[in-house]
Parts: sequence; structure tokens; C-alpha cells
Amino acid sequence: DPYSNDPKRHPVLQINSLKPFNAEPPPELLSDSYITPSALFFKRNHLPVPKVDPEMYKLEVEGLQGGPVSFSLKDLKTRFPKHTVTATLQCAGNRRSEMNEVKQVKGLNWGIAAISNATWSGARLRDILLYAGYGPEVATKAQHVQFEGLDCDVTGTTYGASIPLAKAVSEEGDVLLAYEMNGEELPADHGYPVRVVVPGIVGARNVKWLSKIVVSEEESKSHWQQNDYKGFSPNTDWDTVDFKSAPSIQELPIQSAITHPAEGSPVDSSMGEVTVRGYAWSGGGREVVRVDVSVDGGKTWHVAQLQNAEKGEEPAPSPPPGRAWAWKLWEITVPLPTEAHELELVCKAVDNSYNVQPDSVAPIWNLRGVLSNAWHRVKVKLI
Ligand code: MTE
Ligand code: MO
Repeated sequence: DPYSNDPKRHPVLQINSLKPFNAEPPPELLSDSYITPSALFFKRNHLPVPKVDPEMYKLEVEGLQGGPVSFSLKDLKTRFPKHTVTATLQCAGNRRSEMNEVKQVKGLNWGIAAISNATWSGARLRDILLYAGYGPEVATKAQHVQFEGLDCDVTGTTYGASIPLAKAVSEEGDVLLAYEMNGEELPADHGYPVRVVVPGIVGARNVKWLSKIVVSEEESKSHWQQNDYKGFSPNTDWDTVDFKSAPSIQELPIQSAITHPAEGSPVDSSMGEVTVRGYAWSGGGREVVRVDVSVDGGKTWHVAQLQNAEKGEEPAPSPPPGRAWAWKLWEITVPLPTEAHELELVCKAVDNSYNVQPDSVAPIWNLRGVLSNAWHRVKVKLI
């Protein structure tokens, strides 16, 4: 069993697939803490978790001036300044289950919690590329940075992905080769000993168990870069889809969802009000500036309170423009409409480019069930 080395996981995780292991936390737990505890952080593995000996670990860097360079784990930790970034990771398939309700799609049936927020520390990818020979000569030719993981299938094919070179070398891009998550060494499920963290970019490019970096004129040739993680028109089907015709997903669109109360749960109406909680995030470093909440199916709206630190803590200073990598949690207490027996709670977020979420799923439905970011709707019963 290639999965026999997989680590133990927290029993509260809701499992989407065991082998490979894919799971998300219960939504109510997600909004309990601003920083998601690593044990509860969603886990998305395409392959068995590789067992890596930190003493033997080597990172190869290719495609730069002067030939390949290789780094040990100690090199990464001691030769480059340690940089810390709080960044939200979201799978392209987050909220896919809502697309399945419109029409069947192909992929893991994620709920609303294939998204989590952590503090990551490691070396800046920019520093490593500069050290390994990145310069103006490379910049005029290469356009992509490819990553390869140590996890592989029975044929030896490894997980791979790439990001634009400009993001990788930008001082403001904050791309990390992370060796710590939430102040501890990376857990096995999250890429021990080193993973790429590409803030603002879809989860799929944040390659875990990183073994190789290639600066290239081309995108990664991997299945996941070329023939997956792309968006299509609602009527494109598996007979007509041409994966070459669409760009690979990089930045994700504006997103928000209600984590509390849960769908179908009873809500005590004796206080005459209901408290609604959730998360909001946008890709590309765009900051969430507002979350609107409705308790009447979207007829009237209330503006929620946003939170960018743990509850009870001082709010964090605003990130520099274009570098809002972390989500905001939000909360609002709304008076109940009189004589209602059932409520439809709705949320929608706005980012600082004034991007908004679409009001329904059908017009953004796509065969792979990615980029699912319609208004989130939750029905509850009043008791
Ligand atoms: N990296 C490797 N090597 N193998 C993988 O299967 N999955 C990707 C990405 N990096 C993956 C990977 C996908 S699709 C996502 S959403 C994120 O890792 C999930 O990261 P997490 O498990 O730390 O939440
Ligand atoms: Mo993903």
C-alpha cells in the first residue's frame, strides 16, 4: 500500500477521500480562530505523502546563469533571511459541491472549507533565485518558474506546477520556500520539509515536498498545470473541452462563505436576532473591504464587521496595497424578520478592486467544478 506511510490525522476532519488523503475541517471550527491550527488546516493530496529524511533532502534549482545549483535544508535555513507571511490557501475546488447541485462535475466534493489561513516562514524564493544566478539575461527569456514535488505515482510521475516568473522574483510577491507553518516545522501533510507558498495564488501552485525548481520559457508540463485547474464556459463538456484554450488558474476570484450557523440548523428566535459568521478572501493580494449579509434571501443587506486578527486581539495593521494575502473573518448580529419560520442567510464580499461575487452558480458552472464563488446561501429553521 503506497499510502501506508501517510501520517495520522485529526479525527474531526471531514474526509473527502482517504487514499490520497483529502479532508476539510468542520466549517464552524474554521471561523473559531483567525490562524487555522495546522491539524485542522484542509489537506489536499493527489498522491501518497512522501517520507523525507531531512539530512538527505536536496533542492535543485535549474535554468539560471551558471548551471544547476543545489541546496540542503540547512542551506535554506542558514544562508537566507527567514521571512514570515500570513497567507490563506484555497483549493480551486473549494465549494465544488454547490456546482454538483446544478449539474454533476468531476472532482472531490468539497464543501466550503477547502480554505485555511496560516503563518508561514521560510526563505524568500526571490533570494534563492538571485543567489542561484537570476539576472537580466534570464529575465529577457524565461517567463515561468516550475516546481516539482517528491510525491509520485506508480509510474514515477511527480506532482508539478508553475507560476509566472514576475511573481516569483517580485519583492512584493512574498513567495516563500516555507519550512515552518504556524511556528513549527511543516507537518508531513503540508509538505515537510519544504513547500512553496505563493500568496494570493490558487492552492495547486503551492507545491509541497519541493524537490526541484526550474526557471523556464514554458509553464510546467504537468497534468495539473496543463489539463486541470482551468475554467471553462458552462456548456463546454468533456467531449468538446480543449484544455489548451484556457489559461491555467493563478489568482483566485473574490470569495466568502457562511460558517455559522450551519445549513439546516435550528436557530433560537427568542432573542429576536441571529448572529452570522464566516470568512472572506480574494486572490492576487486584493483586500476584502466589505462583506454584505442578508437574512431574507438577498432582499435587504447588512454590512458585517471584519476581523483580521484573533478575536479579542488588537486588529492587525492594514497590509501594503496589493499584499493582502490573508483572509478576513466576519461576524454580524441581525434582527430577525417578524413572522418568519425559515431564513435564507446570504453573504457576498467585495474586494478593493470592487470585484463582487456572482449571485448564482449556474452561470459560472464548469465541468471541473472550479472557481465556485457565488453568493453563499444557508437555510436555517427558527425555533
Ligand atoms: N503539492 C504536491 N507536491 N502534491 C499535491 O498533491 N496539492 C496541491 C498543492 N500542492 C499538492 C501540492 C493542491 S491542489 C492544493 S489545494 C494545496 O497543495 C493544498 O495544500 P494543503 O494540503 O497544505 O492544504
Ligand atoms: Mo487544490
